[in-house]
Amino acid sequence: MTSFCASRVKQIALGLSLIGMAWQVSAQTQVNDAWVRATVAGQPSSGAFMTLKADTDSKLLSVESPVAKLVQIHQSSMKDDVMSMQQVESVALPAGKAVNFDPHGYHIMLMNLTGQIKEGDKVPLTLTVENAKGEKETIKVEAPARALDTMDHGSMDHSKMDHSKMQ
Ligand SMILES: [Cu+2]
Repeated sequence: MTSFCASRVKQIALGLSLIGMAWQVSAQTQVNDAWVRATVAGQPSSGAFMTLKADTDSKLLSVESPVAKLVQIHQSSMKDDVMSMQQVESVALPAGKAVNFDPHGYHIMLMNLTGQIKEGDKVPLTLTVENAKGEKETIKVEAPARALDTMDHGSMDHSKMDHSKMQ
C-alpha cells in the first residue's frame, strides 16, 4: 500500500514537470505566445511580443537576446494621431493578470541587430522578472520569427480581447 502511494506521487510529479516544460512555465511567471517580427536585410531593429502572467505581483525588469546588441522595453502611445514610443524602466505584472506585449502597447525592442531575422527563426530571449520580495527570476524563451505582413493577423488571432474591442 505504501509503495503504491509513493509511485503514484512520483507519477504525478513527473506529469507536472512535463507540462511545465511544454508551456515554458517557471516557478512564478508564464510566458505565452512569444514571437518576434522578422526583418528585411539591413533592418537595424525589430520587436518581440508575448503575454506575461505572474503568480505574484512582479515586474519585468529587462530582456536580453543574442540577436540584438541592445534590448529595451518600450511603450507605444498615440498622441495627436502620431504613434511614438518611449523606453520604460520596467513593466508591472500584477498577480494573476495577463499583460500583453503587442505592437500597440508595451513591446520588447530589439536594437542593433546582429543579423537578419528570418521567418521561422527561433529567437532566444532571456527575461528577468522581479517579485515584490526582490527575488529575481530568469525565464528563457525561444520566440519564433513571423513575417511582417502577418503581423496584424498574428496579433488578432492570438488576442481575443483585441477582437472584441474592434467589433
Ligand atoms: Cu519600440
